[in-house]
Amino acid sequence: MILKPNEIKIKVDGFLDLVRQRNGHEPEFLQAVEEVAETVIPYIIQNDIYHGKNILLRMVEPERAIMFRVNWVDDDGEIQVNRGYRVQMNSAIGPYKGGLRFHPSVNMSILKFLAFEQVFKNSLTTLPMGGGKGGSDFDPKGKSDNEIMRFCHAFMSELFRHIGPNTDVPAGDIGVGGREIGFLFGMYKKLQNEFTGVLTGKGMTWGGSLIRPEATGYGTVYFAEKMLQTKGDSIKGKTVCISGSGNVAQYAAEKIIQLGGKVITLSDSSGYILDSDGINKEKLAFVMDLKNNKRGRISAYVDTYTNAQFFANKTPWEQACDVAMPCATQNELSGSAAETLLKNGCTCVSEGANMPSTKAAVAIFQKARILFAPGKASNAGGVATSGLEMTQNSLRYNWSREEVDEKLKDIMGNIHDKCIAYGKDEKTGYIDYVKGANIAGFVKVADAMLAQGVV
Ligand code: NDP
Ligand code: 2IT
Repeated sequence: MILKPNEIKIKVDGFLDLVRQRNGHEPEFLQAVEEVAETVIPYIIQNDIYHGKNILLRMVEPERAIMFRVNWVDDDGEIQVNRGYRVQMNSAIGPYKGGLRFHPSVNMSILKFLAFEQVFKNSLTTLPMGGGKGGSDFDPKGKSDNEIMRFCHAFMSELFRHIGPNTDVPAGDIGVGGREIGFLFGMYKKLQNEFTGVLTGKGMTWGGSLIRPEATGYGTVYFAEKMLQTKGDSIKGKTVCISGSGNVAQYAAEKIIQLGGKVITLSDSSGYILDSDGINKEKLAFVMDLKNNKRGRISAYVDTYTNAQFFANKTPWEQACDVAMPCATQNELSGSAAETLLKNGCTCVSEGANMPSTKAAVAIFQKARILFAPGKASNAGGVATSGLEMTQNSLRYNWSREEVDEKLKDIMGNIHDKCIAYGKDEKTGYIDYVKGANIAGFVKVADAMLAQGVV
C-alpha cells in the first residue's frame, strides 16, 4: 500500500495511542516501542504480506509475564522479601532468551523494554533465539557472598519451573555475572535433577563458552569498527569515552586498547574517572580487580593513578572524544550530553548498554548524520555468544577461543550488513542503523509468526 507521509504518521500515532492506553505507567517500555513503531510501521504499510495482520500489536504484548515473591534470610537473620520477574516476550523463532538483572530499579516497565528489544536483537544475531528478560529489585551492593548465594537460590526456587533449555534460557545482565549464574545454575540442577544448558554465561568447567564474558564489549567495538570502515576509518588512534565499569565496559575497553584506541573514561553510578594519559592494559587490570574481586567503587582509581581525576555524580560525555560508548544503563546519555559530544567532535556512538541514549539524544545524533548504532545491533554480541554457548552445550563440545571469536566477528559483520540492507538511503548514502536494525529484526520474527498462524 502507498500512503502519504501524513497518512503514515496517523497510523503510527494510532498504534502508539493504543499501546500508551494499555501501558501508560511504563515509560521505558513505551520509549522502546515508540522507536520501533516509527521505523517499522512505514515498512509494514509498504509490504502487503505484513499489512493488516496486527503483527506489531501482537509483538508488544508479552506471551507471558511472571512475577513472584523471593524470600531469603540475610546475615543478621532478618527475613528479606524481594520481587522476582520473568517476561517471556516472544518465542516465534526460538526459546525465550535474555538476561536477568538484579538492581533496585527493576520493575515491569524496565523488564518489558528490555525483553522487547531482546526480541529484535536476538533475531538480528541469525541464531534461533526468541526474546525474554527477567530479574529482581534485589540490590547486590554491599551483600556478602553468602547473602548473594541465598538470594540466588531463593530466586531460582521459583524461576526453575518456568524455564528450561528448550523453553527459556536466562543469562546475566546488570548485577548478574559469573558468580550469580553459578548459584542459579546450582539450584536449577538440584531441583530438576538434570545438567543442561538452561543458563548461559556459565563457568568454563561446567558448560560455559570461551569469549562469553568478553563478547558484549568486544562485539560493540567490532560494530564500531565496521561503522568506521564505511568512512574508510578505524578505531586505531581514536580517543574513546566509555561509561560504566562492569562487564560490558571492561571488555569494550580491552578491545579498544587492543585495536590501538585510547580509552580516557570509565564510570559507575557515583561518577566518572578521566585518565587523559589513557587507560592502558595494566590500569584496566586494576579496574577489573577493583570491580570484579574487591567490588569497589571506580573513584578508587584516582587513589592509585594520581594523574587521573574523579568527577562525582557526572557522566563522561562532557569530555572530548572521537567515539562514545555508553555501557552502563538506560537513558544515561541525554540530549544535552549528545549536543556536547557533537560540539567536541564525536563522530561515532556505539551503544554497549540497552537504550542508553534518550530519544532526544538519538534524534540529535541522527540529525547530525554521525555514525550511531542502537544497542540492539551493537551489543548483540553478548547474546549471540550465549547462542553459541547453547550450541556447544547441545553438541556436548567446546570450541576454542579463536573459533568463538571468529564466529562473533562474523555475526557482528552480518548485523552490520543487515543494517545497511534495510537502513541505507541510496540517494544520500546515510545509514540509519536504528531503522535498519528494527526492520531487519522485525522481518525474521514476523515471517515466523505469519507461518505459525494466530497463536
Ligand atoms: P554490570 O552490572 O557488570 O555493570 C553495570 C555498570 O553500569 C556498573 O558500572 C554500574 O555502576 C553502572 N550502572 C548501573 N546502573 C547505573 C545507573 N543507574 N547509573 C549509572 N551507572 C549505572 O552490568 P553489564 O556491564 O553486564 O551491563 C551494562 C549494560 O549493558 C546494561 O544496559 C545491560 O543491559 C547491557 N548489556 C549487557 C550484556 C551482557 O552480556 N552483560 C549484553 C548486552 C547488553 P554501579 O556499580 O555503581 O551500579
Ligand atoms: O541484553 C542482553 O542482550 C543481555 N543481557 C545478554 C542476554 C543473554 O542471554 O546472553
